[in-house]
Formats: sequence, structure tokens, C-alpha cells
Amino acid sequence: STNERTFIAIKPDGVQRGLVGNIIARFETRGFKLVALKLVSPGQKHLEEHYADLSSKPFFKDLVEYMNSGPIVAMVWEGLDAVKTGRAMLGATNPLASAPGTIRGDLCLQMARNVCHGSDSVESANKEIDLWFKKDDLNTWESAQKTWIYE
Ligand code: YYY
Ligand code: MG
Repeated sequence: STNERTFIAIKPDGVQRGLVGNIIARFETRGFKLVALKLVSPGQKHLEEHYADLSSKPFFKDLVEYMNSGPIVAMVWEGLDAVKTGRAMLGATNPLASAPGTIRGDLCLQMARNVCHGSDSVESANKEIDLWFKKDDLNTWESAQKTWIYE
């Protein structure tokens, strides 16, 4: 549906490397609508909760440390099939396996520095939006471009 929402984050390496504008521009120009955005350093506990599903993985500690190493741009984007399309725009988890044209395929090389996060299902999107944003942070607005993006 055109109302589907996904949680997209630019990780600390993406912020440090000056890739914020590049990554936001891709979602904006694709036609997705920005619902929420903030630069935030949410701390270890929050990041452990964000990646709770991976807590038993050997890379979990390093992953949380990496995510806790600087500010993150947290965003909610809305539009047609936003979760699946957002994942396609991100590319594969391993940047070396990401096609050129994707964010990871264009902007990074190593899995542990893969510059961005995107929800992997509508269910996790709802969970992540809830974790990262308050209800009041989510903006309800009608894009002037709407009828030029959707029939
Ligand atoms: O959703 P996605 O970010 O593509 O991958 P996940 O399997 O959810 O893993 C989250 C995060 O963990 C990934 O973006 C990089 C890191 N990671 C890792 O460092 N080493 C792995 N073998 C798998 C994932
Ligand atoms: Mg994931």
C-alpha cells in the first residue's frame, strides 16, 4: 500500500563520511515521503534492543559498539511497498555482494561498516518506528507531489 512505512537509519560511519545527503536524496527522489527524521545518539541499551534478534550472534558486541560510536540519522519513510523497496535500495547486508546502484553497493565495502539500516518486514518496521520515535514525532502531511507519483 502507498501508506506503508519503514524505518531507515544512517549508521555512524555514514554520518562521519558525509553520506547523509546522498542517502536521504535517494529516498526523496524515488518518491517516498519523509514522516520523521532526527540525528540521535540513543546509547548502548537502546541499540541492544534495536538488534535484540541478533543478541546471540558472535558479532553482536562489535555491532552494538559500532552503532554506539557516533550519532545516527533515524528516519521514517512512507510510500508504495516502502519496506521491501527500502531493502532493495540498501542492497545486500554484505556490501561486496550489493549491486552497484544500491546504497551499500555504491558507498561502502565492509559488512561491519555498511552505512545504513532498513527494516526487513512490516512487523519489524512497526516495532522499530515505535522504538526510535514518539507518536508526536511522526508527521501527518500530504505531499504536493502525490498525484505525480501515484495514479
Ligand atoms: O538487515 P541487515 O542490516 O542487512 O543485516 P542483519 O542480518 O539484520 O544484521 C545487522 C547488521 O549486523 C548488519 O547490517 C551488519 C552486521 N553484521 C555483521 O557485522 N556480521 C554479520 N555476519 C552479519 C551482520
Ligand atoms: Mg536487519
